[in-house]
Amino acid sequence: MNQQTIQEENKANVKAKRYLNYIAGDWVPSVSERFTVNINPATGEVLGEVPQSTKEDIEKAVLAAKQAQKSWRLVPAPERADVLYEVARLLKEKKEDLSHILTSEMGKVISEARGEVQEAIDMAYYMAGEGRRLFGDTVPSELRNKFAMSVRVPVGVAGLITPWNFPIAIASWKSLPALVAGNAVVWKPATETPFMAAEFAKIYEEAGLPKGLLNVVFGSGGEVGNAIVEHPDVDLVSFTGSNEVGRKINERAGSLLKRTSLEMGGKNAVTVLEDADIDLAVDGIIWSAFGTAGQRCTACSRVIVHEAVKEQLETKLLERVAELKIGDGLDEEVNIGPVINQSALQQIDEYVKTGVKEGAKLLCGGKILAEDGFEKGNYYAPTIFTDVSPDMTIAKEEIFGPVTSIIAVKTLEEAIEINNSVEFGLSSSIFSRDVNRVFQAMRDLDTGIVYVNAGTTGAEIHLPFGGTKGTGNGHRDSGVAALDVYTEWKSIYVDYSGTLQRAQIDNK
Ligand code: UN1
Repeated sequence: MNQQTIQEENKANVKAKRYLNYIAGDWVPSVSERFTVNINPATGEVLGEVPQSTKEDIEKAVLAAKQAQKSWRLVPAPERADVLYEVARLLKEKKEDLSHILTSEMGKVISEARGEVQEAIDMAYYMAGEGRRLFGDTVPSELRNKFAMSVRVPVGVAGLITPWNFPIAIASWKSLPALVAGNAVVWKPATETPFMAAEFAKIYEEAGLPKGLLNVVFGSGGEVGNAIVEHPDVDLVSFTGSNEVGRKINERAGSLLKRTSLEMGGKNAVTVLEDADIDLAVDGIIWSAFGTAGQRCTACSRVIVHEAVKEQLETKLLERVAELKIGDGLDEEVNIGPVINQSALQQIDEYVKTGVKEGAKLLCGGKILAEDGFEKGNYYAPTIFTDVSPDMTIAKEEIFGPVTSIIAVKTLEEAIEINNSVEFGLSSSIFSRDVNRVFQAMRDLDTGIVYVNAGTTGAEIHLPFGGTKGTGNGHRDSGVAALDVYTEWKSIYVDYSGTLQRAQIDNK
């Protein structure tokens, strides 16, 4: 039975959940009155449905946001933060339920789902703390009896467009700093993971966030996403997703003079030097290449290894892959869940075929799993290529699936050059016991995140998340750097001399 038939069959039996848009503090259908189904990628089962919204729904959401922001910006930031503390508490209370919903609609294994919800909890506490900081500078004025300082002020209405691979963590990286800084939010979550968005909105509602400050509109990028980017009252757009879509958003928003914060993926590498702890490197590679079925922007999709330890590394990697259990992520024993949908599955398989065609050697995997209990979900076998050269397609493009490629090198310098040769610059990692070479790598790896003796995944929320080159446009999610996306600087000079003092003139 193909996926289409399964979905049709399930659709007929849908007793499942229906969520509505959340606009101006009300749960409302789209003006289109149409709905899209939400499908469990592990089983093909229809979980429920959400509105297929239009530009008109965005109009309503932006209007509500604009109105609500007028009074929210006047609420003292520590008081705004009280709502975030409550969001954090509720997320913590509902962690287990949220994790189950997350696994059901996104597919990541339950332990990772718990980790992701925890990331949102951490972010909520952290950003709540920012409500009592939001630091600016006080500086001496160059003139007597004059005071000078800078303060952060909200930008206005923030348009958020978020991906399905981290439906609550990434939404938390964006919505929490936006709100604590005094903005209102219009949010289009990914079509594949709408329930987490609705659940997050419910938590904001229960936490007492005033109506209209967070609006969730479900729908496609083409319709709803574009409407957010185009709307004159949306002051900034924060997007995480593909490089192709990010570029388009940047071009359009750029011509409208809107701020954009873009995070657009990676082609991350683990480098293993000849003095590395090989068992530790194997742990790091397996976890960061195959965790989340490789569907992380930070996933390890290249392994750059010193030729002296290549064979040893390959043997150990193969032993570990053989032990991985693939299946429905709700099963606590499972290590790798499904990929998000059928088209992702096909795309991953296309990349693998291209790898074979271009002469890479397949060490393991390389196929869609469609039998022996895997019939109903979107499963791909964990795949390792070796003898990969840096100019092959699989070594350059983001695959977003459980596929990694081994590239052999002779020196650290060569490894760094290959690491930096790709279009992206999100994350990198080096395994070595030589402190001098590690520091050289820390300096020269051209990525926004560098790990030493750990895989390429696992960013913590209190440091900036983002990258160089095709990964982004200079902004960062999470950490205190996120506040730079959601605030404008205002410099204020207070002259208490009672005279007109001309800067740069009267004091020279
Ligand atoms: C992503 O893949 O877009 O560092 C986010 C990590 C996670 C976040 C990943 N904390 O892998």
